[in-house]
Amino acid sequence: MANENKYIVEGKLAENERIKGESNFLRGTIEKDLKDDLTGGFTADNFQLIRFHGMYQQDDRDIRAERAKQKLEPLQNVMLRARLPGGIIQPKQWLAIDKFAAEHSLFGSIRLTTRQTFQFHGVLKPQIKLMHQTLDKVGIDSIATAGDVNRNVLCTSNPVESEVHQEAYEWAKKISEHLLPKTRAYAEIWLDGEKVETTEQEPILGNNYLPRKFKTTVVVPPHNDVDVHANDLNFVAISKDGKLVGFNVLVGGGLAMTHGDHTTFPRKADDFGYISIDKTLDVAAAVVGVQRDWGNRVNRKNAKTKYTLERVGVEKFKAEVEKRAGIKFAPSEAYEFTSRGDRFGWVEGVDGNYHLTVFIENGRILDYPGKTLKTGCAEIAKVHNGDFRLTANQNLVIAAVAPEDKDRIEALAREHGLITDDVSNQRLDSMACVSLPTCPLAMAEAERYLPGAVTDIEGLLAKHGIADKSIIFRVTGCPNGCGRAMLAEVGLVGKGPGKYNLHLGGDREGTRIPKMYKENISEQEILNDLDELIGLWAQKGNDNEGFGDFLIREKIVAPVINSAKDFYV
Ligand code: SRM
Ligand code: SF4
Repeated sequence: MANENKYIVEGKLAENERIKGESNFLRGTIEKDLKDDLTGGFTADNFQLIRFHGMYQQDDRDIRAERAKQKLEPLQNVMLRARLPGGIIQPKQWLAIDKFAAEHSLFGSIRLTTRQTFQFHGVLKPQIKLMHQTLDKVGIDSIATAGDVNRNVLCTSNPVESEVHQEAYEWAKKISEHLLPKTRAYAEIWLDGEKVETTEQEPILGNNYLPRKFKTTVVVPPHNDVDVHANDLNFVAISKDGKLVGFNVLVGGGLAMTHGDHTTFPRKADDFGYISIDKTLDVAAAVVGVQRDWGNRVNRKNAKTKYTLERVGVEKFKAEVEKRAGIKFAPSEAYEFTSRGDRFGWVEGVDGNYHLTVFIENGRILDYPGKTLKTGCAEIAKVHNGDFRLTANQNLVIAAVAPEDKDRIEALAREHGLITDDVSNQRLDSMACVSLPTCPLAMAEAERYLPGAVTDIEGLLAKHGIADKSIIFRVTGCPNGCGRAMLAEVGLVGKGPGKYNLHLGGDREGTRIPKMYKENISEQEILNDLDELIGLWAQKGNDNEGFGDFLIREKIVAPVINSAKDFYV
């Protein structure tokens, strides 16, 4: 049949397209697999389909070889990722997830992610339904936090600091709901919901869902804590007289690549223009719709929105969004990003309440010797009358604390090591993805490597007399980029055990992609390079000049301007 739409990529459809198409709206035979106690895993198509319900099948890679020696199948389990638009969670909900992690997960931790939610690692098959039902009882689900759908919608943290933050958060929630799958599969399978014979349709996502994962943010400048350029669709809040009036819309960011495949690359989002607030949901649905219809369903490596924009052209994509949403983008309103990291410690909100941001290294909430983070959070949840907010930098905000409760919350946070006065700026500005032992795609350590690597960089900064300065430093265990190393000043991308590609030259605001500086080098080689470059920065850097900006100004690294053309050169 002739191709009626010249923007559709022709060819043999990717296997995932068959899986989605035959899944009966994401049901597959998951229920049958759940009852099969011969294996801890999910079979064939269901392995993919459970992702749309917010779960990934995993095993502990540290013990995989040992189990194989004993002729045992890997200890199959699932990781669950919750849906929390804007990262807000109530104390009652926190206590429920704290209890579940302790009693029913192999790792016992609550892992805060780079997308403002939490993950349980290591839930065995017999506990999966209990997990969903426990979450449901406190009003949390994990619908569409993975798979080819719109994922958890991010929103700048600390939303109650101003009315604009609060409104932005409300929009993050609305967008999340608007773009959710409509299938009742989640309720039927996990919550024992009534099976109703309906002719289901997915009016926005399409009956075959999206070609690939899709990510959305709402961001309140000047703070780019959500890292807009990692996302397919971004709404940049524009306010007048303290009220949110509209959004600048940015489309087509994304960070993942594949080693050795130069058709893949990290890419910044393009500025489509300004829309008034009443058009938000229409524009969200139209951008998703164009990507749904024009995205590459043949090659999953080139399927994300960023590649659709590269292939069809930004103007064509934008014009189609305008047509479908019945709008015209106005020229973007002026805004500026000036920061990205979380603001640690207390801040006072417009309503007179206080918000305490605490640093959680790697987002891993667990009790450590002398630092009982998990117990501390639970103790706070028992007495806290406000809420918790998870940040996109894997940290935690204890939000909306009444003035009279401030001392008590601070005392608890200090008692459990949630506040310590000896965390360097460098540690606060560093981040890593999960990687080993749970991530099946990990090529090198990330979360477990980060703390020591930061200590080494702290040492280099001190050696060159600039101990109070910091570098946005991020490690990601493979080129998928979950730790957003591709928006760091120094980004490490895992290549193999103990080996990384070193990328340099991002900026502190997250608006420049760092370029490959050296490939496949050891941890010691990385430190040697950083020693030399930090030394130069200490000598020749201008006041307040970030490390990445310095490297670009000194022409030590060329800036990445159009990543399709110059990321690899
Ligand atoms: Fe990610 C896959 C962890 C944010 C790009 N990511 C995975 C999986 C599920 C591995 C897998 O497919 O089996 C990892 C599970 C590890 C584990 O054991 O927990 C994983 N990603 C994470 C988290 C938990 C990292 C963290 O340390 O916080 C983040 C969870 C976010 C969330 O709550 O939804 C996480 N992942 C990201 C980001 C950063 C972001 O979105 O801000 C990216 C880069 C941005 C982007 O999408 O371009 C990212 N993850 C990927 C990719 C590459 C996608 C692509 O475009 O090719 C994969 C692999 C895939 O999808 O095929 C992946
Ligand atoms: Fe796993 Fe790679 Fe993502 Fe790290 S970047 S969590 S190693 S998929």
